[in-house]
Amino acid sequence: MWLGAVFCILLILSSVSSSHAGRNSVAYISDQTDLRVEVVASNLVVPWSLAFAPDGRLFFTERLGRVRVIVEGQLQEEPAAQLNVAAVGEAGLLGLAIDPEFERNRHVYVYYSYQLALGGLWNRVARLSEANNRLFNETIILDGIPGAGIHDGGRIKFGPDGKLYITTGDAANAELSQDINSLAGKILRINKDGSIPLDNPFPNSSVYTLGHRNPQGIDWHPLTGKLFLSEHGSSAHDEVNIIEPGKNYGWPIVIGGAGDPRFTDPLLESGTTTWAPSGASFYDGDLIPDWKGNFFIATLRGKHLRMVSLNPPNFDSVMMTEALFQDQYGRLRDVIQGPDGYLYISTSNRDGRGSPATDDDRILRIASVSATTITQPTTTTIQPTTTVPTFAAPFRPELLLLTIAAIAIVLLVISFRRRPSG
Ligand SMILES: [Ca+2]
Repeated sequence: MWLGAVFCILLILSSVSSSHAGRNSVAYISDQTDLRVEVVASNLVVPWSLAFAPDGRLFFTERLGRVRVIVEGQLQEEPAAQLNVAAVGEAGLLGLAIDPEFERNRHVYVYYSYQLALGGLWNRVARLSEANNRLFNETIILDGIPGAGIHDGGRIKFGPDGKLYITTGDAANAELSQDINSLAGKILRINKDGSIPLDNPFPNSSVYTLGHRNPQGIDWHPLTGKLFLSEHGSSAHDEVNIIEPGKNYGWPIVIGGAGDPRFTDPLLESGTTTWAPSGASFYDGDLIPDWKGNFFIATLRGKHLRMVSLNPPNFDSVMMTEALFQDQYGRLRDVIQGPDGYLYISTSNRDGRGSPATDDDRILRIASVSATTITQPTTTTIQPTTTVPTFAAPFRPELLLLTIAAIAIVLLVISFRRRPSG
């Protein structure tokens, strides 16, 4: 009996430790979580913006003008659309958003740069209709956003209020960011038909906030609904801002946390280092429990995924920030959460400023090693996301081990006492 119990404990111990060794050998390990990173698609050219349709298809833009689609894990050879864009410097086909009512209207929105015949670069937002993995019937819904070879902004996302939010850069003309009559250097907010919402902060204006330099990432906190923004600073001083309607974020009069009462200071800034932040998203999935509720930013020159943890209960101050995957995948352009609970990122190593690997650019997805239940690269059905008002505790294998050991010892003692004397 004694021998049997000891053998059981040893067996449990060895199985737990060996499974850990196995995990470690195949996965990237961060300080917090052991992670599995999978390649979803490769040999792409600057996949700038990722967006899932409700049916599980992943649509994404390539900056040179292609919209592409991944269906059930398979990248479709034929692009969904080849748009006539001005892919000059940082300009080109940038943002992409799926209509919240896509299942009914099949609408997809894009943000792209174009060149006028007489010269001059501009950006616009257009709506396309989708059928059979093809996009057609372009309708321009917002035009006249100043463009340039640098600082074109370009992220578009639908808010929880059903409005379309658009980030625009200063188009290399910093003064425009403070000009309320220019669409440059702003966060814009429009109805999806292009009209101006009646509750916008400035009458008859799509301008939602001003004083931005080159913002490229937006998302809303899953619990508070607050809008967070990532923004390129000028030589360092990259910013994360909490966006409130009508506020002025300072560019080019102030940079970083200036403490000037005329302007809103960033929640977080990079100080003297450069992240060059692009796409950004909150993670609210269940496949990486330690990351639930954190804000993630894809960084270009920084070559990492920036994770920002926020202090409860208001989530409007920074608890901790950490660089993940430093130099592992090069320049990162976008990050979104998939309907399957994975965190998806795209690389930007073929944008003229990177050192591309042979299979760059890539779309990758991340989950915890322990989340072994989903093996398909993408799923065709939506996993409903449960809104849990607290952050899940991480899985602790050592606690499980201790519990099993304690039960074994109790059983051991009981069996010892029941042994017949003599
Ligand atoms: Ca600022």
